[in-house]
Amino acid sequence: MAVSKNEAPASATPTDPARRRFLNTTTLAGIAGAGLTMGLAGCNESGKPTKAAAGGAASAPAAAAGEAVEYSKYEVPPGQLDAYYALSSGGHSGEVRIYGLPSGRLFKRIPVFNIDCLVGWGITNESKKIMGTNADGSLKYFTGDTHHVHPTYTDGTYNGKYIFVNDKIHGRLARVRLDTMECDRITEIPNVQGFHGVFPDKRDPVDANINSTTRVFCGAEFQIPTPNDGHDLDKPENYFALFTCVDAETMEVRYQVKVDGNLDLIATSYDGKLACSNQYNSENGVHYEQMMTAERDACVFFHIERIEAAVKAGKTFRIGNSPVPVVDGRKAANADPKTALTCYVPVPKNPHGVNASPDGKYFACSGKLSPTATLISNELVLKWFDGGLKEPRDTVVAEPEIGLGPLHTAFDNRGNAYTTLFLDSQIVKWNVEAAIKSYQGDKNAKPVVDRIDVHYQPGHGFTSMGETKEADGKFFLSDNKFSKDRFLPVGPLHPETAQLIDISGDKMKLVADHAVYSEPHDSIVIRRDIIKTRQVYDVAEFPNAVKDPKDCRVERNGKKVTVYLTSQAPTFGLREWTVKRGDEVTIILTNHDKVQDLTHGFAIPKYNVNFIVNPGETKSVTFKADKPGVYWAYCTNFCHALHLEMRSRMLVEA
Ligand code: RUQ
Ligand code: CUA
Ligand code: CA
Repeated sequence: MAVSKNEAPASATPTDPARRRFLNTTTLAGIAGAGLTMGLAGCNESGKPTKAAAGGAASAPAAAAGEAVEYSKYEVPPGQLDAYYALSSGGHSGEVRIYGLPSGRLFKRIPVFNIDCLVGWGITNESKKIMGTNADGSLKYFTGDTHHVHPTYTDGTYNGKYIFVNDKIHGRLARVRLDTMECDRITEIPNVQGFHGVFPDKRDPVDANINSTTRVFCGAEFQIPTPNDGHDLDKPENYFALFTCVDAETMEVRYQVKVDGNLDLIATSYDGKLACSNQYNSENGVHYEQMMTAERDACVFFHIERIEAAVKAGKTFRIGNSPVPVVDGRKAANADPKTALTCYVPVPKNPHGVNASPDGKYFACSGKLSPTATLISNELVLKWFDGGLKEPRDTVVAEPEIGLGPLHTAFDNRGNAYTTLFLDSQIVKWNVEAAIKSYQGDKNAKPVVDRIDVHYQPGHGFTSMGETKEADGKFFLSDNKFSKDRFLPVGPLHPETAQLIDISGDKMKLVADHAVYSEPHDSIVIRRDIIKTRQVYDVAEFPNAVKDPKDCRVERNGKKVTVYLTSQAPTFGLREWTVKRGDEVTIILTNHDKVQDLTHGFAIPKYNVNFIVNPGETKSVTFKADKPGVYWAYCTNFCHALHLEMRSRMLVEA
């Protein structure tokens, strides 16, 4: 970027980093339609920082309005590497992405729930097996909606082993290995719809020796008849939602908890004892206006040790044909705190997002329809479960007014929280201790310490390492839902903006705009030294590997034909092979090149075959040879000076 300092012209010209001329038009239209009565004085078209919702705290001017930003400080020059990986969900693209920060350079798109013809995800037999197939071998689902990505922990920080991601559409949990950055498991969660929030635990609730992730918790957002088999179709009073625990290693569903109302995002405590979820539809409404009737919904806490003891003791029931044990976590069944499995902490209406502070002390649950964030004490929730507190609400230690449409909160290492304000199009920085003092009645305590405009309507926001005890307080990334005028227009669907904010000083500084393909929700900003990747597989890792190029051959078993192939630049192990029309052909291809990045592709015209084999890797495809003729199978991935010549003939006899 040539701009070395912010010249901040007053008009909305393309050089104004703070231009906001389209601000809020969409949101205002939506809100007006929803008939909300909350104060919208803060939303305006001119883009001045709002005052109405700030709870009296002075609106600090955004850095872009005054202070010069040395943008070049945040660039990554040619040949140098980024300091962080950002692992980001891809929303309804069904994938996960990896990019570098601070550069914002996209490195990789990891197909998970989607079909991807670059690597052959959804095309090869191995990927189909992970994704799940029908009896005829076709994919059970080929769409997905990834929202939340969370890696495994050891000792309160990332261990670089796996990252988990949800599919909201079909209720699946996927796991991506962080060494190869490929999806290795997908589990379909029974009895739920709208599986949204996901978070791994950080240590075992009972065994102090297990200080790493062994469970993954999942929250279901949509209440449904359960089992969802056609009964009680229009009897919403009989619908319910479930909290689910999946084993992080086996990826098997361990148990479920029936709840009142619904669940949404998930957070877990650093001591391993608690998981929690914000709940916005405590009303059990099926239409949005019904979901907004109660003044308060809840943040629901799960006492993991007790839930697991109840499962072990067989205090469970089953739903339909599902083998998964279910315990009853509804309020009525958990009236005595001393034995309760769950605790429903009332929070202002329709909260969204719950996040644990890196010191392990608090959970921040955002208001969404209330201009507040509710701070709940981990210690006090445990005290309530011990019978030491009267009301669940007594676990709340602060509830600062921070702005309009608060959604997600991230933390630095200096006791500050950063919450995305969807309606205000801002990030608000608030101090946790000041918020607690103010809640205790200290009139001099000012929770809000800074605000910065983002462009526009942020959903999630994340700090570098902020979801670990190693939060470093360096960067905040704002994943915004609208970019509008920030980039060259590309037709009806604009890219999203991911804006990088330097949070190392007192004032937040907007330092970069990155365009992102629709539509990331969650990102994890993880120090690069934590991730250790591998580039070359060992041929022996694959049970179906063609171990030696000399083993290349064609085997026939009735109408089933298996073609054993290898690749070594610039050739495949067979120059041609012959099959008969109507044969079911399986091609097994092992790449014997061992040089880093020496990946080959394999495509067969007119047969929809297209996939890659990385160094040492084996993959296979199965298809019906239903078209006679000559088909040139060729290498699709540039590998060698003779890459174009790297091909073989498939002869299909009529
Ligand atoms: S939730 S912003 Cu899945 Cu907020 Cu997306
Ligand atoms: Cu092998 Cu191109
Ligand atoms: Ca509600």
